[in-house]
Amino acid sequence: HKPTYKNANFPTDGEGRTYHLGTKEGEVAPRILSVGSVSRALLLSKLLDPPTSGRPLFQRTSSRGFLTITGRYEGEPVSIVSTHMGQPNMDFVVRENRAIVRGQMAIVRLGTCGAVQRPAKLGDLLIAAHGSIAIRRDPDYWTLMDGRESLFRASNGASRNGTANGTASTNGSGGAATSGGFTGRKPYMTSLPVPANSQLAALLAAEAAQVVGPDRVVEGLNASADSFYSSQGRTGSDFDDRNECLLADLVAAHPDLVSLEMETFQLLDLARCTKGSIKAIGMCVALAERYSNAFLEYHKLEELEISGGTAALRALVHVSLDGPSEAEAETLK
Ligand code: R1P
Ligand code: URA
Repeated sequence: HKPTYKNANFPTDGEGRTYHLGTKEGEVAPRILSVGSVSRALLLSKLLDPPTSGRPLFQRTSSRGFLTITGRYEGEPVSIVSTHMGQPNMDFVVRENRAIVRGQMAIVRLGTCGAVQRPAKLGDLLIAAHGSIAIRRDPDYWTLMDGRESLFRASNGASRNGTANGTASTNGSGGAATSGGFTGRKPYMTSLPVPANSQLAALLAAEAAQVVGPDRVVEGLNASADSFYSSQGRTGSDFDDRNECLLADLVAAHPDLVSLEMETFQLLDLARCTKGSIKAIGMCVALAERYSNAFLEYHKLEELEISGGTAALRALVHVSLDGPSEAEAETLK
């Protein structure tokens, strides 16, 4: 059975289900834990209050693979949503949930990330208490670099007579620097920071310190990149990425930068744009140490996800939200 969608501006089906997440009003709580994978959502759903026969956990997987689980934590309705990876997926999660939940919302992201510099270390919980910046690869850098080359060739008559030979020029591609290049443009753009919700950040930091100990919790600035590779400063020979200096430049420009991942900026940016109707924060398990090149042994991850998930759920149910939400509470009963 294929649903029919109405309203190209914000498609919903005949039951009012959103286009990508496939949930409708009454199925999602105002307190949401957003996680990167279905397996993390299922793992953390075990932390929810045990379902009773009259009140089983709500669970739905959309046609696009987004899993939503709604239950209670310490008696309070919460939803766990698998968000997948990257900015567009976080955009679906925030916008489509905002459309079907009434009243103020709180969203905590629990992800994994790279630890950019000390004191953040492998296995720590890194909280984006100072907000987040976006790092984006700027394709125009490469386009304009090529444009400059062909302009140069054209002015030498080479491209007109079909014997283009840019490599012979004294001003060819070999002259493009990793920062600035031909155009003064940089290969990667870095945004200004967007803030996290300070109340949620403080609650989360306190809960995380209680769960894992204060020496395993680091608060600072987060950076969300549009790639796991190029715009996170991972290098290789298959692509002309011009990113060798990226990590060092980031650390120099942002001494409080601790975590590097792919979604927190979008969450905080959208929350900011709701003018207060969403309180948001991100926390990540440090899976990689970018300064030492160490990567966490994967079997240790589950325990850290459970610790982070416990802290996140506690913060979510303790943060104050403006009602109504009597209607909400009614439908989630
Ligand atoms: C990349 O491997 C993924 O891991 C991080 C990044 O943000 C990206 O989504 O977070 P999650 O573990 O939450 O997916
Ligand atoms: N996720 C990321 O996006 N980057 C890392 O280095 C580790 C996890």
